[in-house]
Amino acid sequence: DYVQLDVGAVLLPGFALHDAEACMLAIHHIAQQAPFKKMHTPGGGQMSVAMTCCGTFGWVSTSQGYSYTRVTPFTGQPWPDMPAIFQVLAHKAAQKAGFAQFQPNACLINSYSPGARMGLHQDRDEGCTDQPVVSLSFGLEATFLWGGLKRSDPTRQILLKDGDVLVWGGPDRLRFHGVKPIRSGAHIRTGETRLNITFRFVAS
Ligand code: MD3
Ligand code: FE
Repeated sequence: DYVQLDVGAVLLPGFALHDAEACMLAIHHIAQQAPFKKMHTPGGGQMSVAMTCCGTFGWVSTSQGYSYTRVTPFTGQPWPDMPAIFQVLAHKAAQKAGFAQFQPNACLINSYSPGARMGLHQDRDEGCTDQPVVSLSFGLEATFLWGGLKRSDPTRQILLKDGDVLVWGGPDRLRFHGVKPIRSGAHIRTGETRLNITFRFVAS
């Protein structure tokens, strides 16, 4: 199944469902080494989404700003390795969407409880926008907001379900996007949680 949302944006419904259990185990293992944290924003607030990372680079937000780092800000250790199951899934999804050479070196894992949200933003800390972003959603559903290249552009709403995969690249790579507050519920695998895993290539 394959839904072309725009020139460079593809939704693969349920593409990661077969690997859901393995991904949950992998996340558990990563979180033991680099626990989920609700990071602070440069504006002084706290994010409602808890995050951790794996791979060569992880994304961090502090009062100083956003950046990709090779070590976790909390332990000073390198981020946990990116598990093979993640590399294979990201590569297969990108390939299906027409991006043949995707070898992500950064993986951000977002954990949402009911009410958690992500405001409209662009992903532009990677230093390179010629590679796509691949995202996997697990657990509770989310209404994803998909905007334009200006913050004020109108947004489309896309329902993301357990196992859905999104691939965004080319002319859609810098679109504003966000996530509406997660509705409460319980999922058999994740409980009262939505997990989102995004893969990127960070230039170094
Ligand atoms: C469109 N995460 O981590 S994933 C993020 O559901 C982020 O947790 C959301 O936005 C989440 O930065 C959305 C889908 C996604 C990810 C990256 C994109 C869509 C994108 C980059 C450019 C355009
Ligand atoms: Fe984003």
